Amino acid sequence: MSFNPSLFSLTSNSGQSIRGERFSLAFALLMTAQVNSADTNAEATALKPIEKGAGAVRFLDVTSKQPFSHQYTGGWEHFVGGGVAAFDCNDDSAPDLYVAGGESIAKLLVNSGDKQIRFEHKPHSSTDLKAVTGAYPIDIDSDGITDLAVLRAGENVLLKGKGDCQFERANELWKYQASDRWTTAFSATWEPAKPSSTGPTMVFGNYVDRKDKEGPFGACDQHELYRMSGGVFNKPLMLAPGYCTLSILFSDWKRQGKADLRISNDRHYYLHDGHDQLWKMQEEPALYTEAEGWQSFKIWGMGIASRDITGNGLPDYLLTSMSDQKFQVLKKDSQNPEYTDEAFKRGMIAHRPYFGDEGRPSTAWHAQFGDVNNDGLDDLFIAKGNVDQMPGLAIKDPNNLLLQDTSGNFHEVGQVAGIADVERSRGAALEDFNGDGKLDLVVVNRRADFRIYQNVTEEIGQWVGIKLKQKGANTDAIGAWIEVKANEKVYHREVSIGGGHAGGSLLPQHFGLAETESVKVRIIWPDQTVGQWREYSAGEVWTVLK
Ligand SMILES: [Ca+2]
Ligand SMILES: [Ca+2]
Ligand SMILES: [Ca+2]
Ligand SMILES: [Ca+2]
Repeated sequence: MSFNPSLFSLTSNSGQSIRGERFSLAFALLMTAQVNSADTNAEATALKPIEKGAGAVRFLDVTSKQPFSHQYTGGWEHFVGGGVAAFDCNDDSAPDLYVAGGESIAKLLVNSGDKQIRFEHKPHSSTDLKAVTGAYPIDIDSDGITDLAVLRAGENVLLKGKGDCQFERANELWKYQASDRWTTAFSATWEPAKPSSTGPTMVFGNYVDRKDKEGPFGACDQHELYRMSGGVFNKPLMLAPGYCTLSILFSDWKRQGKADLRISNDRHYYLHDGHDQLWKMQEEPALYTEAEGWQSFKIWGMGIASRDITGNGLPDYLLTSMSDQKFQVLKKDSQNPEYTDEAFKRGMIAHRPYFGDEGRPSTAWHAQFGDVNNDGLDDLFIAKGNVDQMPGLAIKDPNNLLLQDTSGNFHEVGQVAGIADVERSRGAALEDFNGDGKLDLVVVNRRADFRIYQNVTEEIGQWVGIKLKQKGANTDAIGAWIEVKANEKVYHREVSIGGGHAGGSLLPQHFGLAETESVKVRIIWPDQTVGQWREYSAGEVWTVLK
C-alpha cells in the first residue's frame, strides 16, 4: 500500500480569496394557506416565496457551454436512481463527477478547473457502464486515491482509483461478491469496534426483488452488509427485512462514537408492513425497536440529507418523500432515537410546486444542505420530479432552493435563483466546482438533460473549506466531526458517506461564514481523539491532518 506523501503537509489550495459584504435578507412574511400535511393540525401556514432581498442569490445555467450532454434514461428499473458522485479523481482540487445513465452509459466527467465551469466526458470501458443507478466516492483500500462504489440494476461494481482519473474494476481484487440485485442506496463507515480492520463496512441498499414473481408490490429486497478483513471483503451479511429503500446513511445520531444505519423506505412498494428503520451497528446488527424509542413512520422515502441545523451538536435529518418532506430533530436530552418532525414549523415541507398551476403534490428525491450565499446559515436544495407519468402527482415539478433565515426557517427562492427546472430531477450535488467559494449545483434528470448551474451570486459572505486526511485506514476520516467557531457560534459537521439519492460527495466541507475573516477549527477524529483548536483564514480550502 503506498500513500501519496504530498497529502501529508498542511496545505492551502490556491482558492481565490474573495471578500463579500454581509447582506441581510429581507424576508417576506408568512401567508396563510391550506397545506396537505398528515403531521400538522388543520390550521396550516405556508411560507410565501421570497421575492426581495434573497433575489441576490443567482445561479447561471451553464449546461449549453459543456462539450457533452447526458440523460438518465431507461424503463421501470430507472424510474428511480439517477445519482451523481462528486469527488476529485486527479488531485487538482477541481471536483470531478461520475453520473449515472440508466440504459445510457454512465459518464466520468473531468473538471477543466476553469473559472467558467466546464466538464469533459473521459471515455473508458471501466467507467462507461450501463444499468448504473448511482455511485458513491470512497477510498476503500486507504491508498489516498478515491475509489467508487457503483450501484446498478444488476451487478454492482467497485472501481479502484488509479490516479489521473483512471479506474479499474476491483470486484475480484477485493473479493467483493456482488449479486444481481436492483441496488439504489449505499452507505459506508469504519467501525470502531474493529480496530485492526483496514477497510470500510459497506451496505448496499436494494429496492424491489425483480425475481419475485408475486412482485413488485410487497416484494422488497434485503440489503447486503460487507465487512473487510485482510484487505478483502467477507461474504455479505443480509439485513432483513428490507422495505424498498432509496436512501441509507451511517450516522452517529447521538454522538456515541460510532454510527448506526438509518434506512429510508418507499411505501409505494412495501405497501403495509414496512416503515423507516434504524439499525444498531454491532457484530450482528439489530433494529431499534419502539421500546427503544424508535417511532415507526411511513413515507415514500427517496433521499436523506443530514446536517446540524438546530445547532445542538447532533445531526438532524431531512427525509424526502412524495408531498411532505420530514425534518427530524432528536428530542431534547434523549438517549433514544426519538425524533420530532420540524419540517412544517421550519418551512421545509416543500410539498407541491411553488409556481405554475399544479395543485398536485411533489415528488422529491436528492436533498442536500449547503450555504449558497455564505451568510453562515445552511440552505437546502431538493430535486423534484414525477416518477414517470404518475397522474396523482405534479408533472412539472420545480426543484427547490430553500434559504435559511436567522430564525432557522426556510424560504423558497428556486425561481428567482434560476434553478427551478421542471424536468424529472433525481440526483444532484451542491458543491463548489470552480473554486471561488460559491456552491454550484449539478442535477441529474430522467429523460432530460443533466444540468450544471454556476453560482454567480454577487453579494456573498466569506467561506472556508475543510478537508480531513489521516494516515492508515480511513484516509478521509469518515465518522469525524468538524467544529468551526465563527459568528459567535460553533458549527458541528459530521463527515459521512451515504444518504442523498443514489449519489454523494467526497470533497472539502464548505462552511459559509458571513463577515468572519478567520475561524477556529477543531476536529473530533473517528477514533474520538480531539484535536486542538487552530486558526484558519477564510477564503481558502485547508487540509487538516492527523
Ligand atoms: Ca479534479
Ligand atoms: Ca483507493
Ligand atoms: Ca445561507
Ligand atoms: Ca463555485
